[in-house]
Formats: sequence, C-alpha cells, structure tokens
Amino acid sequence: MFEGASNLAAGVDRSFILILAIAVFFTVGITAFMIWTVFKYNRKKNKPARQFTGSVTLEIIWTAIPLILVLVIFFYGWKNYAPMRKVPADAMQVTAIGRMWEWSFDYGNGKISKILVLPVDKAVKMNLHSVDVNHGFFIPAFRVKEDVIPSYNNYLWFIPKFKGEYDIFCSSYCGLQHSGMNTKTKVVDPADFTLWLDSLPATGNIPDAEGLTLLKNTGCIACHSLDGAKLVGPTFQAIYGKKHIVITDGKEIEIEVNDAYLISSILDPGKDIVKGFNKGMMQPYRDKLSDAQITLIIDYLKTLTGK
Ligand code: HEC
Ligand SMILES: [Cu+2]
Repeated sequence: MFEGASNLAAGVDRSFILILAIAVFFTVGITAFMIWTVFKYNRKKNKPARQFTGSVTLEIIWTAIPLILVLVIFFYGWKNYAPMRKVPADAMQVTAIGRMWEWSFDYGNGKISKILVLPVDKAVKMNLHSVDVNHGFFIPAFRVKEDVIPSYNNYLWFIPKFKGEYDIFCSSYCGLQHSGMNTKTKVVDPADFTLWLDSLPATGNIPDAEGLTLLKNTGCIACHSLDGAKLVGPTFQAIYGKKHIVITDGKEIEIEVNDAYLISSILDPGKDIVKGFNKGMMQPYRDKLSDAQITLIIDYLKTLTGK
C-alpha cells in the first residue's frame, strides 16, 4: 500500500494517515456523541440537571488520552523525519539554485541544467541555494520540501525509486511569478544519466545575456514578463517592432516600438502610457541606468521575438 516515488514517501504518508485517522475518529466520534446526548438528555423528557464540580477520574482521563495521542504522533513523526536529515555518505550531490522565478541545477564542473535529471535508485543530496529571496524546494511525489534561504545552507536528500517525470514547485511565495516557478525532475537509468551529464555543456553558468542580467538586477522583470504574461506592465515578448496604442498628452496615438521609443519609455515612462496600463507605476530610470546599459537592454529586447 505505501509505496512511494522516493524512499522517504512511505514514512511521510504513514505519519499523515495516522494523524488523519485520529482526526477523523475524534471529529466523527465527538459529533455523534453530541448529537446522541441532545436527544437522550432532552430537557423536556428529563428532570432538571444537577450541577456538580470536581472529578479526579475525569481529569486524569482527559489528560492521559490526549497526552498518549500526541506522544504517538510525535513518535511516528520523529521516526519518519529523523532519516530525512541523515544524508547517506555515498549520496550524489547536486545544488538547486532558486531565483526569481526559475530553478537551475548545478552538477559541479560548470554543468548547469534547468531540469533535474537523476539516476534511479541512487541517493542524491540537494544543496539548496537562493540568489535572491526565500523559495521552497518541493517535489510532491517524493514527499520532500525544504526552504531555500539566501546565505543559509539548507539541504534535503532522497532516493528516487522509479523512472519517470515528476513536478518540482516553489512552495514559498516569492513574488509576482511565484506560481510559474516550476520545473521537472526526470529519473532515468544510471547509464542514461551518465550520457546526459556528459553531453551537458560545461558553461560554468547558464549564460544570461548581459541585457537579461540587467533586466533581472534592476527589477524590471517584477513588472514585465518575458513570456507574454500580463503583469503590472506590458510583456517584453515580441516587443520590438510591435505597433500599439499609447496615450500621449491625453491623446491616443499608434506608435511602432523602435529604439527611440524604448529609450524614452525607460528614461521617461510618464510620457507615453501604453493603453490598458496605469501611469505612474514605473519610475524613470534616468539616473539609474547608463546609456551603455540601456543599449544592452534594448539589444536583448530585440531578441525576444516570442516564437
Ligand atoms: C513597478 C513596475 C515597473 C517596473 C519595475 C518597470 N516597469 Fe516598465 N512599465 C511599467 C508599466 C505599468 C508600463 C506601462 C505604462 C507606461 O507605458 O508607462 C511600463 C512600460 C514600459 C515600456 C513600454 C512598453 C511597451 O509595450 O510599449 C518599456 C520599454 C519599459 N516599461 C521598460 C522597463 C525597463 C527596461 C525597466 C527596468 C529598468 C522597467 N520597465 C521597470 C511598469 C514597470
Ligand atoms: Cu520561488
């Protein structure tokens, strides 16, 4: 019954079902008892109630039963949690890097991937690293989830038991596109894993174009998506050459997005307001970006053709 996709799944499921069973038993039991007493001890059919205080027997019963229950829950919880923090010495190491809003996986020697490929039946230790804010590394099928916190070396480990693809989520709200911070883990035969790792280019880092790094570091992507999603501001997808309506001095005009328009939109966002968006959300970047940086950003925006 309790076979999970990782070695740790069964323990988590057992503790969960134990707690759920206790909760259901008492919810149903107490509710049924209450309804029964309402009928059985109805005021109209019975003599007036007698008040009495103090009962050592009752006190002992309602202290002992919950105490035993919470100790049982603690025992099972601890028994199944403790192994999750004890990484086997032969575990393979992979670093999961969380950033707004994507995961990447560093296999060492400059090999970095956007999906997590793992050999089946081999213990893996995930070192959890964040470059910006708190994230949560969560693989539901494996029943593993840990916080990913800047400048704190958190980790988790597991053994994937079956080949297949499993979802990876971010479980900690980390900004506008938090819900899109998903990727996959692919569990494959050890031989296929070796082949895959050998063919992964050792780029040292997933190279972000300089313009993209600027967009990320300056915070533009908090308001502008690269993939077509409408956020606080219009998407950057296929922006270059696009014709659209802007409101300039209260009049609607159609413009074509070119270098001059982009420069003016970055330096003086209040001048032309894209129709359907609000004035005053975007601050002018006049003193914050150099001309050279703006050129890099525009060069990058030209590459977002959106095909
Ligand atoms: C706080 C949110 C916010 C941030 C941060 C922000 N923008 Fe904007 N941006 C907007 C909004 C809202 C609009 C639409 C209204 C307007 O045109 O002013 C806009 C419009 C634009 C446009 C015109 C888009 C089009 O489709 O015509 C460009 C280009 C742009 N921003 C570039 C940038 C760049 C580059 C950065 C970072 C240096 C940035 N924005 C940072 C909110 C933001
Ligand atoms: Cu996140």
